[in-house]
Amino acid sequence: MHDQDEIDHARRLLASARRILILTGAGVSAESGVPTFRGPEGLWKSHRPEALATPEAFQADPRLVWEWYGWRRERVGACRPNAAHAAIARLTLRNPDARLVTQNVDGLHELALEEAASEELSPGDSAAPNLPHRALPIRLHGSLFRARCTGCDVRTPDRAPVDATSEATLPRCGKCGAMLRPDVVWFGEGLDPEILREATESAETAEVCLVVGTSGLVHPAASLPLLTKESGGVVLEVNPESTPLTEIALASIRGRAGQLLPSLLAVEAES
Ligand code: BV8
Ligand code: ZN
Repeated sequence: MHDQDEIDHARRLLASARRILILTGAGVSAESGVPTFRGPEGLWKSHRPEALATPEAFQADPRLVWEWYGWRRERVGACRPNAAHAAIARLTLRNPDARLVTQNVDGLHELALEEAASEELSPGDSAAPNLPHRALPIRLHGSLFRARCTGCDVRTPDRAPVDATSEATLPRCGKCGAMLRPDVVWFGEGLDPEILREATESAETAEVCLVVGTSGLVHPAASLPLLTKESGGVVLEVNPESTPLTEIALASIRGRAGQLLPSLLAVEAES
């Protein structure tokens, strides 16, 4: 059970703040049926992170790594955004100073944003919703649905099923013929410097950093809330369990994202 006073306090802080940073991890997608990394049913359970999410693993066995990412792409492709994704999307659409930084590569935040923007179109509008850049999630670790060429580095959207029966059937670059890789950031790889700069700037200027559904173990993502706190902002956490970030949070609300975020991010009724 979570503490109602804590929730009310957190809601008031979020309602009165302009510059808000939301940092999400795999837990925000758990209620959509996407397995987390380190939970009991976690993705890592049947695999070791270093066995799959590293450049060395891809070098050693691209077939196994593509098999895992192909399975995840199929598994995630069948999932829908949940109420937490929707609440976050509505916030970033209505508040130009709210930014979303995600560690997730499942694309559910982007789907929720398109759906929220379409709801705001008047019925007659046929134009695709206009998604302002600032409302788009800052994706620290890339995307399951994009591939990158190991030869010429070209990046392409890629939602196709992966035929990982042999190295010969793995995806290849249409331009140079080299093997493609998932366009995600693996352990030991640096994050895109421009993306990291944007995320760091959001963390340093945020009045409130709301951390949702991350075990707080992976850096440099996990160090962002500390930047908010060190710059005089407040950290709030939503997670069924405590994490290394709990101790720097003003409030750490034990609960599920899909259950808590709609009310935490609700627009205050005009008083
Ligand atoms: C880099 C790939 C340097 C894509 C991933 C500093 C200190 C310590 C270590 C390091 C450091 N700097 C670098 C490191 C090493 C490493 C690292 O952090 N290791 C950790 C494990 C100790 N970091 C790196 O290697 C990073 N690179 O810094 O390189 C560098 C610099 C310049 C040039 C060259 C090199 C790269 C990190 C990126 C790794 N890639 N994924 C993919 O396959 O997905 S990380 C992987 O873990 C995922 O991206 C995932 O997002 C991420 C974090 O996991 P979480 O999202 O937190 O998920 P998890 O399952 O752990 O937790 C879920 C949480 O949700 C739980 O707390 C649970 O209680 C909660 N939950 C469950 N249900 C719900 C819920 N919450 C709310 N509601 C619910 N319903
Ligand atoms: Zn190429």
